[in-house]
Amino acid sequence: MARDLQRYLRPGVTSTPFCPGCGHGILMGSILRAIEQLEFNMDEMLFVSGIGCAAWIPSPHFNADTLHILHGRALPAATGAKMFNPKLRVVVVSGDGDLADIGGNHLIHAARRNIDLTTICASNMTYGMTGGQVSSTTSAGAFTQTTTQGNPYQPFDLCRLVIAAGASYAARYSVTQPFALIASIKKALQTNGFCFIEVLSPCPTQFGRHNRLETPADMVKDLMDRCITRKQARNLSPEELKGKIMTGEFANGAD
Ligand SMILES: Cc1ncc(C[n+]2csc(CCOP(=O)(O)OP(=O)(O)O)c2C)c(N)n1
Repeated sequence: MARDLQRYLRPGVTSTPFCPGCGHGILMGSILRAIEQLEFNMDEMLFVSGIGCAAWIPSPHFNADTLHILHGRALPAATGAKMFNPKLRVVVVSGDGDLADIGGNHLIHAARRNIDLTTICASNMTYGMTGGQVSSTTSAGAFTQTTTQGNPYQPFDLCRLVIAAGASYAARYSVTQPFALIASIKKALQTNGFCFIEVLSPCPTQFGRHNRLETPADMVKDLMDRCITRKQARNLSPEELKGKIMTGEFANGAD
């Protein structure tokens, strides 16, 4: 972590548990950069996460109050904290499996209630911590520990899901788009209501090894090739759009 961000890290934290090539560290830095640029006081913030590699991003690393909750239950805990102390800026950071699969019902209802929470979903398109099983964000056809013939299902479009349910703001960016990602986190932190950002994060250890993306560089390159902006998407045919991941904002300022 860059020295300028050291003060946002809990004293004594000198390393992270992330594998080489994992994108969660870039997301961690992006969240802290957004907070620094907004000059927010971390003492007035609470970070809530569930269980999984992504759930380690705020806890125990951030020098703030953190709640490391049961798998899939970050949003109910965050909702309770926000209701108890509405002045608290509550930020949920967790994985796609945690927020969209075991916690999927909580996600749609938090969006429906449009609760004033910022939710950052670190989406590596697999259950990283438990060995690389399929998740609801795994692309159709992708290989995982539990889809050895290729995923037969279409993934959730989490941004469209939360917007349809009632969220104020939704965006999707990859950790390979750090400036857009930081700007989006800043916007979500300053927007009232339920704000959701899906952040694509490479997982060479679990996703990559099943999909012939064996080195961290291969996975980053694959994400960079697949992520396109909504503007670029408009000029592509349905055939050219196959396998692409649409990034950008999906409400509140979306083009
Ligand atoms: C109730 C319950 N069910 C299952 C688990 C096992 N478990 C822990 S983390 C995890 C998946 C995490 O995946 P994700 O949220 O995508 O995060 P990642 O590790 O990929 O960052 C699972 C299934 C658990 N801890 N508790």
